Amino acid sequence: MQMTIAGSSTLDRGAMLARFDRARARSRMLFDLISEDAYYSRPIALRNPIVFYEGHLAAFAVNTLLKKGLGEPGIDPGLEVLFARGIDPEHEAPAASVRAQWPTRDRVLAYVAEADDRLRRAIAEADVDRPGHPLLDRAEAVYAIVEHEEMHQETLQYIWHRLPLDQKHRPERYAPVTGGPHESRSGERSGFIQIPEGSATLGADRGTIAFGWDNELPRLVVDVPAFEIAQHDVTNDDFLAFVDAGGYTRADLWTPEAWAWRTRESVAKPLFWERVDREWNWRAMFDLLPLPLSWPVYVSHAEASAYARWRGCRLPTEPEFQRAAYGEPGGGERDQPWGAAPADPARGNFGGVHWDPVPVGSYPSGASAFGVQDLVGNGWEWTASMFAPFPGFAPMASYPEYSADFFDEAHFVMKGASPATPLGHVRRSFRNWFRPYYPYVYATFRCARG
Ligand code: AVJ
Ligand code: FE
Repeated sequence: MQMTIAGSSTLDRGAMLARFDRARARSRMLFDLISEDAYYSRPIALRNPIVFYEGHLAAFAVNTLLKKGLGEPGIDPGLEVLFARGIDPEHEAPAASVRAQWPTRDRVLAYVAEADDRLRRAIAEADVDRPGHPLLDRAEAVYAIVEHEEMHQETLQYIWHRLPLDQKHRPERYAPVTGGPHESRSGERSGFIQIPEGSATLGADRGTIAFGWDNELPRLVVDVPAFEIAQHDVTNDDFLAFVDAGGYTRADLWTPEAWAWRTRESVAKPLFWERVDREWNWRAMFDLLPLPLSWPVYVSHAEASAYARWRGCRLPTEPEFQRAAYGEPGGGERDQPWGAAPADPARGNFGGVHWDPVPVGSYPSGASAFGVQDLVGNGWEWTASMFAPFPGFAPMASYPEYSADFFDEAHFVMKGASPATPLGHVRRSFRNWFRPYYPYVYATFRCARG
């Protein structure tokens, strides 16, 4: 791992401008995938309508880097308030829905074009890398705006996932990958791998990575008692047995709160599953497929926990995930499950290559030192750990609410990566989090015991 001195200049402007341009191009590509009549729709009732996100990407960058960081004037104060923030409300009411309150797409696009010009100029020429400055030390605000945009590309994808298929244009040459050796396991489930007691590193020290969100800092080393973890994620085939056994009708498998949610929302199957002519189908990004049995099941934390209780196992904790993914039998730790090589699409299903999951076990070269597969990629992995700060946490000046608003005992940590997770976010310290009743994200799980 490359060491740098905290506070020193690190920004390669050319590389950052290229990353910014790539991120902007991918966002435009994503907006080009959907038809015009979807633009003011709100496919997930808990989130804002689609129009919000196109404005939000630009307005967040203007607010954070240009206004707060560099002290420059903004572009449009009204839009910079409207598009400032809008994430993860607990109930539907806060997410504004009235068509009339949102600007026309032409107005949004004009704002975005002006923002792009000013942001590119700032990255290329402005004093954005100032040692000791609260927002600009190690160019923090520049990394924050680019990672924020990349992260929302995943938001957009799981929102697009809920749109009717006829409101999306399938990219040429894309076809889901199904089948594989796990397709016909006929009930034979993943084996467990023994992980001996050892230590695991959570988070990272600021000086050792180019950028980390505040919840990743600082480094925390914890002891992890011996445990066992499944080699593979729970598949649709595995989960089908739970559905067929009446898992959604047995209150004893759910916490009282989860049971109340299940009952209130009439949840009786994974969100991605649809019954068609008495057969299970999987709603893929551009297709309705016969349920791909070898794919990891995508479910909420509450459903994952009920399944685990039914199987007599449990979800791994965040430290257990970290040890299984990055630990070595000899006691060392790696930067990535497969070793020191940076993330590339040969190691796992991440980076936006596939629009859907692929069969579990498709990336043996991405296995961890202990032989656990797909820990990073093919779906975020729910953990049993509440999202909470590491000792020494400090809210980041460029976005103080980013994590701190969610240290509320109501969100669980997800680790790893999904098909939609950008390559640059595939790092050991990265942590994601959602409410246990949020079924929309590309999140799977595996069993642990001991
Ligand atoms: C870190 C993915 C939980 O989408 O709710 C985007 C990221 N925060 N803008 C979310 C985020 C502000 C956040 N997650
Ligand atoms: Fe955001």
